[in-house]
Amino acid sequence: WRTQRRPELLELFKTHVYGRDPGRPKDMTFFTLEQRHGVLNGLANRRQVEVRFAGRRDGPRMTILIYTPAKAKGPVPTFLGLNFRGNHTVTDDPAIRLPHSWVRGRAKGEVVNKRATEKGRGVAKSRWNVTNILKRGYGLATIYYGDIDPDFDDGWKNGVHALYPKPKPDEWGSIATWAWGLSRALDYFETDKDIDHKRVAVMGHSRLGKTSLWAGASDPRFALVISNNSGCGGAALSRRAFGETVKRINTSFPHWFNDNFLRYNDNENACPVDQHMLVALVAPRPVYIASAVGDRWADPHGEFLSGKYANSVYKLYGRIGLPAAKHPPVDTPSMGTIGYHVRSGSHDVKEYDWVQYLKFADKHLKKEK
Ligand code: GTR
Repeated sequence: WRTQRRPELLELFKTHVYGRDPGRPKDMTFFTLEQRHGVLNGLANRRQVEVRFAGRRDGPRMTILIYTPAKAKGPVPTFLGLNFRGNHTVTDDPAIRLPHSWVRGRAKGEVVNKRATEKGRGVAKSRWNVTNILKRGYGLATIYYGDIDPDFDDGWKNGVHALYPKPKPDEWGSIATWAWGLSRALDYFETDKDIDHKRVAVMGHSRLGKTSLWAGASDPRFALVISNNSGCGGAALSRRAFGETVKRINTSFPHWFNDNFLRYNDNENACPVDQHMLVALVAPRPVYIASAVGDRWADPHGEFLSGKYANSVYKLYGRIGLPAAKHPPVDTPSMGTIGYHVRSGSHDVKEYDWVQYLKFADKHLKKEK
């Protein structure tokens, strides 16, 4: 598994699904824009760091917002996740910078790209549980995904793609590009003494849950992986073709995967991999898959099965993967080295999900006292 089959599967996923990325840019630099102790009513220290992919402030760049517990005595385990609408949406904190890149907006009922405004501050806070994360001794780092690659089919001119040639059919689509950005954040964490870069949990919801899975599978430096309602191209098995299918996703979002993946429209059986193999690539590291019962589009049962079918690889490492023998009832988590739950409600990230992620992280990332 470790020396032959795993590398082979990783190559297959690069070639047929997500695409190869160019690795760490040699000129990349990190620049601290701002930092402050005792923010969020004394609970946290905040740092905002700009990653300059070409080493220039006028080139492609992303801003990482980092909160660590003010009480921490040393480097802390940290959750890292991309956000959909700007770092300033994750809490009400007035000092969080607005994103420099375009965000999604609406004009006359149409989706358009526009500048972020103050109106967005804190609007996604119900999805982030910032206070609890910090109280439990974890850091939280987040990046606006549009800083890395704007989420529209733009002919690969924007974001970090401006630095590279147009991707070939086996090269990075947007999911692989966002995942590459997460790896660049990890490069930064290796230089930040407040973050324990060996205990970083990468988390994402929906398209960003597909991204966190690919990031965790392709970059073994991530210590734990969380996929929230990731669906097609994430944790759901493609061969079930239930809810969103390969053809549907490639039609609505032609830029997410590489061009080779188009071959599997209405032709899932021809693809040499399926998504349980993606989960298995994370082994022996812990991985949590969460579904929502109302999120039929993401195929909750297919998400459960990919965890279940990854068990055989965890077994090779002497670990129990996902303990549940059958798809567990709603709101009944099952936690081995693979965790799973199906929450009541719809496609979202809720406090309930974070309660499980924190419990799972305590089990796997907290040091023995
Ligand atoms: C939907 C898409 C899903 C999921 C979701 C999201 O439109 O069909 O695959 O990624 O968007 O990211 O919110």
